[in-house]
Amino acid sequence: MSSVVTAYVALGANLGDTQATLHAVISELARLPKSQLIAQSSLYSSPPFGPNADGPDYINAVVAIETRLLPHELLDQLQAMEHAHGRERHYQNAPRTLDLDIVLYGDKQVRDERLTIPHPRMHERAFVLLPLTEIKPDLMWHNEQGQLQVLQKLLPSVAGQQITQQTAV
Ligand code: PH2
Ligand code: MG
Ligand code: MG
Repeated sequence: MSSVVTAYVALGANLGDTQATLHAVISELARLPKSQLIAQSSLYSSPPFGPNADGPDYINAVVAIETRLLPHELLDQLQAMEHAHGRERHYQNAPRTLDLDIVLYGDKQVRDERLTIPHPRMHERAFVLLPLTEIKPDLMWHNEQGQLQVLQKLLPSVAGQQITQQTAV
């Protein structure tokens, strides 16, 4: 039997009723097989961030789950949820009804054509780091280069990004 791992999943949406979508998806995540939802951040809103990113402001959140699903099994489940919520893949950073990214899976490194863990851009995104701080302020991980990343030490570098914490979920 596979062991239990704590995984962090980032949720984002900027099309449709984003707030309703994220609330619905958090309860779907709580029903994932072989998994338990252990923490959820509040919702945050921020303008589209990154190259080609456009459209309405995003709503984002992060959840922690304890899971026995393997990384690709978890990815399959998350992609099925994206699909069920009308996700279409037009181009990188295109506006979307739902984006679910595995940002961390324990301290495991994964890199193949479907999946890169840790998420390669998590360290530069306030909309990932701020919700993470809310649910796990002492979080640390190793990046792809094997360097220890300390969440609290990354926060100053994203402090200039516009982001607003919304109601608790
Ligand atoms: N996701 C992206 C690109 N840009 N910007 C914000 N504010 N929130 C997101 O979730 C987001 C983004 C690609 O996944
Ligand atoms: Mg994403
Ligand atoms: Mg994604």
